[in-house]
Amino acid sequence: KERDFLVSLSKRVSHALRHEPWLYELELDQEGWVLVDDLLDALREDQGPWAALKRNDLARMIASADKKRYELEGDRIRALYGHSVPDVLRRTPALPPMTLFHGTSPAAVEIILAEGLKPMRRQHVHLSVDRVTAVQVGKRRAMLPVLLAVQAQVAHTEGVSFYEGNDKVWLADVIPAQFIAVV
Ligand code: HQG
Repeated sequence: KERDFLVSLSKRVSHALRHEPWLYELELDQEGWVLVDDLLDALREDQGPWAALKRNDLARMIASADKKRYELEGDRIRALYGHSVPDVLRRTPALPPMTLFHGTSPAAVEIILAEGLKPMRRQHVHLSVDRVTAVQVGKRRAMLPVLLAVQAQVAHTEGVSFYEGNDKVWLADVIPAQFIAVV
């Protein structure tokens, strides 16, 4: 099953590049890059489905995915967002769109409206450029997620840092509640 193979490969790559690279004897550089060959070597050691893994499998994984999670460039690969590794990646702050969205569970909304959006287990808060994407993100947590709108440019003006993840995902430091509203 080609699709199952690529999805499980993506989950493993995400674990390696976002969360626990040391378990794969990988070290992310300051911007999250590793050498493709080092990643392939580590995954091949798992034997089983990935014993003969090639760069092209990573390319197919990226091309067939519904989200742009990874960047494969020459001999390097990195995850674009989602990191929980202890050393915060070096990112360039940027001016966000006027409004960004965040989908979450009903259970979390009250506390978010009281204390703001926090990165929780990741390096940054994750925001979506459109409502549909944010609702999809929220559906990972609840069947009927709550959609929040963030006044991103106002928050930016007030000193909150934003960073571009991919074409749909923006990252931010803690977003105080005053910039957040339920849609
Ligand atoms: C919530 C997926 C209590 C927040 C997605 C969220 C995304 C709070 C959860 C990416 C809180 C953290 C990230 C507070 C925030 N109190 N709960 N003060 N502040 N929360 O998974 O944004 O498929 O770390 O609402 O598509 O859900 O992996 O963040 O529910 O882009 O590529 O704490 O992960 O991408 O959950 O998702 P997460 P997220 P991938």
